[in-house]
Order: sequence, then structure tokens, then C-alpha cells
Amino acid sequence: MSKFQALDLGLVVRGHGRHYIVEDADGKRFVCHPRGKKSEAVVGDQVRFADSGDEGVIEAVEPRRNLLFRQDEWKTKSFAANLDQLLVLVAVEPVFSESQLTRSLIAAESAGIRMAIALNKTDLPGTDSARERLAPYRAMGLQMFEVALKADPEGSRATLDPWLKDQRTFVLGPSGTGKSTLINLLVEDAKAQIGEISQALNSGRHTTTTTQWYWTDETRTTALIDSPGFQEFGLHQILAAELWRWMPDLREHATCRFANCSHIHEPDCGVRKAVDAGLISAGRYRIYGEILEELQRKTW
Ligand SMILES: Nc1nc2c(ncn2[C@@H]2O[C@H](COP(=O)(O)OP(=O)(O)OP(=O)(O)O)[C@@H](O)[C@H]2O)c(=O)[nH]1
Ligand SMILES: [Mg+2]
Ligand SMILES: [Zn+2]
Repeated sequence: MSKFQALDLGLVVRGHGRHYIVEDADGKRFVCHPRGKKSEAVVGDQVRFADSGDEGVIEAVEPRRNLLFRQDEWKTKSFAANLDQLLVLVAVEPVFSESQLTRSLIAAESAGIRMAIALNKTDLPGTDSARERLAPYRAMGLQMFEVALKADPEGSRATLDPWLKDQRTFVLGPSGTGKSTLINLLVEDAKAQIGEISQALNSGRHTTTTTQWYWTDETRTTALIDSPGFQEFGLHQILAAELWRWMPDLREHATCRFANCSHIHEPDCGVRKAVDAGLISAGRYRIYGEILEELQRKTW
């Protein structure tokens, strides 16, 4: 028996620098800090901790079922661990970057996490063009929702509730799409901060600054994890040669002459044929090329 097994088992519900909030099996929350210099725990982690009066100590992080993260040249940024699913929230405004959307889906796919896209603010003009930009994602079989979290809270709740029920869902998306609005709608006492979108820049303010776990119900079976918006989304954890495998529309057509086809310049490439035939969207294929180039530039 490891010496840690005598310790309390807890769930990390929030992390901020070297301070964590850990929740025990009864729902009681403790401020903890990690033993040693490095803080390895992330939101969603199961940890062994000792509650020693004022501040607890995290002694060990239990093995993870999965980890959602991004990685650029210099650092790895973990979103959360042990997730059931990812909800990528985009909005009619601010206009979403298809590259960022694709990158978050690749991160989830490669981490083995189920995902869906929700388009928010469908009360605004511009909904049709946003819907059109999402057509390739619908076509590749992704679960899709349309909501207006502020304009039609009850309808939005009815749309999302069945998918969210009894699951641990990470809510990811650019700043200003309505992630905190969603949390506030579904979690009664969330008081998540909601920011007024900065109209002038057509980009949201970064209102949420830390990742935080919320239970929607007292029985603590359904969880939503709010996260700050992000700008960069590196995928350096992905092998260049395997990138296409994490893009379902490319994967479907990757019957090529060469087994190690990069789908860029080789003859008899099923992916390129599918792009020419309009079966893979030109936008998605262009983003594939851009990410591939980034990954091939990697020096390690
Ligand atoms: N028109 C419209 N605006 C909405 C809707 N839902 C949310 N908003 C607004 O969008 C703005 C941003 O909402 P937030 O929930 O703070 O966005 P966020 O994704 O949490 O943003 P960050 O924390 O910065 O990442 C707020 O002003 C909301 O009132 C909607 O259905 N329609
Ligand atoms: Mg927020
Ligand atoms: Zn190919």
C-alpha cells in the first residue's frame, strides 16, 4: 500500500498559480498547495491531499483518464483532466477563427475526448453566415447545437441539457462567446463573471481568468468547467505524420497511393481528390496545411 492511500482523495476544482481548491467526497472544499516546487495538478485531477489545518497539501496526483492541453514551442498549457466531453462554444459575434476551432477539435480528438460545437448568439444577424461556416463540421458528423444563451435562456437550456446531463464537460472557446453566460444559466450560484463584449475591437474581453469546475446540481453528477478565452492554440503534441488522423473529414478520404502520404503533393492522394471534388472543405484543407507546416518546422 502506498503511503498516499491513507490520505484524502479529492477533486481539483480550481487552480491558480500554486494555490488549488480541492473538493473532498462530501463536497467540502479546501485550499491546498502542492508539495514541492512544481504544481502538476490541473482542474479535474483526482489528488491525494492532507488537510492540515489552515492549508492542505497535495501529495500526489492520481493517474489521469485523459488530459486536454495545447502546446506551443515553449510551453504546455493544460486545460483540464479526466473529462467526458468538450463543448466548443463559438458565437455569431465575435466572428470565430476557423483555425482555432479546428485546433481545439484536433486537441480533443487526439486526447480521446468526445466533442460538440455550440453556436451561440443566434439572435444576432449574421447567424446564417456563421451557420454556413460551420457546415463542414456538421457534415463530418459532429454534434451541433444552436443557442442564444442570453436572448433565449430557456430554449438554450432545453437544447443543451440532454447532452450535458451526467457528464463532465469542458467549455472551451474564444473570449466573448458566452462561456460564462452558459455557466451562469445552468449553475444557479455560479456568479461567473460576465463581461460586456468590446464592440469596438469585435473581440471579447478576457473576463474569466482561471479554469473552474462547477457542479450544476446538488447530487454532483453533472459538471461544467469554465475556462478563459485563448488566443494561440499550438498543437506541438501532435506528430506531423499523424495530423490527418485527428481530422475526421481528412481521415475518411485518406486512401492514398503512399501509406505515408502527407496529402500535400503526392500523386494519387485521396484527400486531395476529395478536396477537388468538394467533399473536404477548402478551408479545412488549408488549415491542415498550415498546422502541418508548423509541426514540420519543429526542431525536436
Ligand atoms: N446577443 C447575445 N449576446 C450574448 C448571448 N449570450 C451571451 N451574450 C453576451 O456575450 C458577452 C460575453 O459573454 P461571456 O459569457 O462573458 O463570454 P465568455 O466566453 O465567458 O468570455 P471570456 O470569459 O472572456 O472568455 C456578454 O456581454 C454576454 O451578455 C446571446 O445569446 N446573444
Ligand atoms: Mg468567461
Ligand atoms: Zn494523401
